[in-house]
Amino acid sequence: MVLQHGNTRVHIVLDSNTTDVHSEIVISSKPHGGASIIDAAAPETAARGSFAADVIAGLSARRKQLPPKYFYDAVGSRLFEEICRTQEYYVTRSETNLLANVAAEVAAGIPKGAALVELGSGASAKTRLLLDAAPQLSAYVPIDISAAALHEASGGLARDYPQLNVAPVAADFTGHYRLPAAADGRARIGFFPGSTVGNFDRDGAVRILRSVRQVLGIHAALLVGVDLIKDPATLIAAYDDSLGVTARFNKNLLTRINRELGGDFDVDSFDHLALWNDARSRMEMHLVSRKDQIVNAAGNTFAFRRGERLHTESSHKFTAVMFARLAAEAGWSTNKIWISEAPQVALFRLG
Ligand code: AVJ
Repeated sequence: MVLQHGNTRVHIVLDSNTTDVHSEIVISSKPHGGASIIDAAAPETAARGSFAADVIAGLSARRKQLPPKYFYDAVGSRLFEEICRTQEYYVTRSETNLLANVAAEVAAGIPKGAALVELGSGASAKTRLLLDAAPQLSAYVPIDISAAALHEASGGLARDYPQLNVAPVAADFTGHYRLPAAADGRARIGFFPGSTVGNFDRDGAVRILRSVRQVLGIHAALLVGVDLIKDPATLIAAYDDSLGVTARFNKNLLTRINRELGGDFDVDSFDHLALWNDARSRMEMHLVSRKDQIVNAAGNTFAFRRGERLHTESSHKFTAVMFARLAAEAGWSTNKIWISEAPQVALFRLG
């Protein structure tokens, strides 16, 4: 399949068909030899002061909302890993199968001595597929907002890949961050899997892709996982699994506010809601107040009406063309798109 976009032609490969002819990633930096000293510096704690400010602003708004990045405290990061193992949440399974099928082809475009930089690395489970396929990688820079998840993942990787310089960065990648010295002078491959980019509205997504391009350098390549538009029943089930793991993940945000910001949310007086917003092409998660209630948090008082929603997350879904356009707006061109088996997700190689 060939996608015509502007005057560039992009080859789209379905499933595990890796025989398609395509343009290779061009990375101009000179590859460097394999320094393999583990950067033992503990990851800095991600900026926290904004949590209170974001909670006050979000709960004071006419339409109450909170940024989804606050889901990922240690408990939330664990719950997310549990979501990935549910029957209904296909995103991780489809993407992992796809990556396993195309890892060798992706690896063939990675120069010797390159650094792999991952945004929102969490448990770094999918990363191992790339690391196994591309032993020429010299450094791995996982960036995650959860210092706990990052620490655990980095320890395991450093143990299992002794040749690799693992240099974790605890940071909110929507803010300012710098790459560690381990990535200096190396070709850089960005890795942004899991459809995390879907958490942002269009402007936010463009901004992040542009900032990644700036951080990695314009000669870098970026692998991005994107979830594709599909039937609403499949989508809704993925965000409202029958074991209730996603509901717990959603409500954990209130538990976190209680613990960290002296809140008094009665978590059981909120219901988990997952809905498909067709007009905006996104799944939404909300917490719905079961009654009229007053809640204190971060030194402020907030009133919820019965049935009032607190919007906690949007997960945008794309067609291949929609995402290629978005990436182009951020300065990237699409080299190749691989599409998984159903339920379909896509892996974009941008350059
Ligand atoms: C990790 C942001 C990609 O939006 O699908 C899973 C988070 N939320 N179930 C997503 C999530 C509910 C997930 N991302």
